Amino acid sequence: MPGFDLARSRNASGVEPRSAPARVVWTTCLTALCVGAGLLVGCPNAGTQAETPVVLGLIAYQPEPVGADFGVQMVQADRISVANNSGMPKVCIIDSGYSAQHEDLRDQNTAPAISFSNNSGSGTWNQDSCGHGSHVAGTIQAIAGNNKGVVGVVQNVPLHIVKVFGNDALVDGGSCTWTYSSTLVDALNKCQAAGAKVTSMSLGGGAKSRTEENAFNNTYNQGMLHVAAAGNDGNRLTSYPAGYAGVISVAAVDANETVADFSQQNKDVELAAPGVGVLSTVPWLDYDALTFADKSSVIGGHVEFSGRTSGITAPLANGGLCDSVGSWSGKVVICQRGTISFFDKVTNAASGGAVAVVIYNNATSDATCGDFSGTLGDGNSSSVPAITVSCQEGTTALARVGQSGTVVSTFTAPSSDYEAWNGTSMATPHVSGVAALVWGCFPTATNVQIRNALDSSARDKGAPGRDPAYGYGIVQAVDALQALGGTTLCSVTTSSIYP
Ligand SMILES: [Ca+2]
Ligand SMILES: [Ca+2]
Repeated sequence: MPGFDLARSRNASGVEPRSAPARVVWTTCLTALCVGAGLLVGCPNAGTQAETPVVLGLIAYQPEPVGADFGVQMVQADRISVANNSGMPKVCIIDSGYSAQHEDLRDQNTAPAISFSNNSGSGTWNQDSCGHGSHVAGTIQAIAGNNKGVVGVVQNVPLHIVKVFGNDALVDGGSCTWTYSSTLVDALNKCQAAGAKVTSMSLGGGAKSRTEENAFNNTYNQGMLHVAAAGNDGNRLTSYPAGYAGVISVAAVDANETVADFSQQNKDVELAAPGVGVLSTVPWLDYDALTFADKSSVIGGHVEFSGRTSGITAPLANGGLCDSVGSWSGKVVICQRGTISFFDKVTNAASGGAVAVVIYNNATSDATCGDFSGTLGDGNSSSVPAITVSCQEGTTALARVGQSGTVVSTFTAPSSDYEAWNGTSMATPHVSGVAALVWGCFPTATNVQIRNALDSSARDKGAPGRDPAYGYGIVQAVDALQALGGTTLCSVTTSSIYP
């Protein structure tokens, strides 16, 4: 089923300053993320896209109660207390699988049920080779009250997992391509057969299909509610399935409630939700650090597609911008971010004999100057390990030039960690989760009533009324519930139900 791809926006390497919430760094897209043809994720016009996932790894962040995962609050999901879960609809996640081993994702031994569809092409439902499906699942339903990680939009929702991306090999840079042996319509049929009432599809493609359109519209007419990503190409084109009448198309906004520049804008966009710097669950631990001779360390992120190491110790050298090849034989080279791509920096350092590279942030590239991560770009690689650190950590490292430093960059899987990702992929599960929450509070409502309530109560942004960037606006769980007339199954508070 070529033509579909995940709607996570990814990339790195540039210099353009952007405003962004803490820990999230925006960069100009100098390298495309284009896996195959006609895909939804990517940078068809290099320079117009943005994104850097921020690997939190062992960097300290506040675990529960909600904080870093601002999205749950933005959509008001933390203000609804559910007294009776009997009406919770089953949500079908069509993605790369679900890492049930994650400490903050419910496993099959904990009710309500998680059902699944395994497939000869994509493999086993609970083996998530790329983490995308697990990140989406965490946004929908990361466990509340376990004092670990994050909190999902809704709790106690039965799930059905249809794995269409990736395979069973959870490795560094694991597969994220469409591997399902059949069509999206087949995946949809699996959801319906499993009794799912809500579908969550953080995927899409540019091709419209009459067969798909009929399938989505027919199942919508039969009572299902479909939610899909608007797409990350930053243009005015419509993605599918988001563009079908029976599907809610979801745009991405940042923590300031401003539409992300990668979020596609068109007449089909119906709702907006948090899709920038969304912290959620990933089934691995990516650990990257530079340790100095005095045993102090700075912790950063891995430059995607660069090498890994359990530890390389060598003298530290200042490479400046690393925009030309220096004499760095046997050195750990410290490079400042900016001017040229990460790939060019790492290539220059390697050509100069570097054994490892540390790229530190740059205020010109990123006003936050914080931690960030980057990629060499799809198709590029380097055997030399490269990690990223903040501006301040770069200063710390430069003060130790000439002393020895040890670079560690390891990938451990399966494991449990949390990363902040961008994309309409990340916005979509906020809407599907809110839909499930509101529906679970008002189980007698029809799918059309739920959809109308979400639309009519959305917080209007941008141009007054429905507009191509935000649709009706940012989805609001409390306001939607009140639009339906309230319910005895759930209560609403003025402040977060999380302490
Ligand atoms: Ca949690
Ligand atoms: Ca508007």
